[in-house]
Amino acid sequence: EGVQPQEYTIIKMEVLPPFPSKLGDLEGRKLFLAAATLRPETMYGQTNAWVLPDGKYGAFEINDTDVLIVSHRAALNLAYQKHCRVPEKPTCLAELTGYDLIGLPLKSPLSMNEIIYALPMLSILMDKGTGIVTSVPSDAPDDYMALHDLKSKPALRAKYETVCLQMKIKSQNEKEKLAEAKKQTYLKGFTEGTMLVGEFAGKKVQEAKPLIRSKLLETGQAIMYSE
Ligand code: A2H
Repeated sequence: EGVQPQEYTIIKMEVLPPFPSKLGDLEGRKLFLAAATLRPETMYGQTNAWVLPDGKYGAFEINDTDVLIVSHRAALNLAYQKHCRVPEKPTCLAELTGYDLIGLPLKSPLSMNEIIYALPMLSILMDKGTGIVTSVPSDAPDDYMALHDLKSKPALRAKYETVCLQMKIKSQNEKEKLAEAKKQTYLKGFTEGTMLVGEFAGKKVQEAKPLIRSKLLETGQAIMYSE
């Protein structure tokens, strides 16, 4: 969109075996759903992952051990950014849709929940990031409302429940109201926030962000991605 490329952190969420039939051939490989985020410091609060049910994804080989599930477009970008073994030519091992991914159990870096699950989100854009989003309802009104719509997780965080109730947001499709709720919550969380959990508890969120990103990169739990 903008003139500057957007720099995302891609979070590698490991798919826990046994793999579903479409991915059965990949047993023995490390398989990940890869989510693009601008807020790696919020990863402690991941409750689930989001996929677009009708979205087209692929399982792409990036090296001898790792296979990443992303959109075809993101796979190409990743290859050009030299994350794949064969530069500029990602190998697709399996064609998938979001439906194939819903319900997959995942182990995601820093999450306080040992296992999180892939769930459907209808507002995902397939031409942004990887087409997979990690869900932090405490800090992202889109995530909060999508969960609310699903009615699958009643554990609502009081703060943003208030914002969404105050603004009378009824569903994830109320784009204008959600845009305003997001402005307010990001300002509070990112600009004024303090980390509550993890290694950097007590630090300002703005200071913790680069530290947490570096840590995820150093430990191989994340990779950088631009578009
Ligand atoms: B963020 P920008 Cl806690 N479709 O991650 C829809 N949304 C997508 C997407 C796609 N294909 N790919 C990424 N995103 C989301 C965390 C987060 C995010 C928090 C707070 C704010 C926030 C947890 N979800 O984003 O259009 C991802 O959600 C603030 C905008 O490139 C990603 O970061 O500016 C963000 O949108 C990228 O949005």
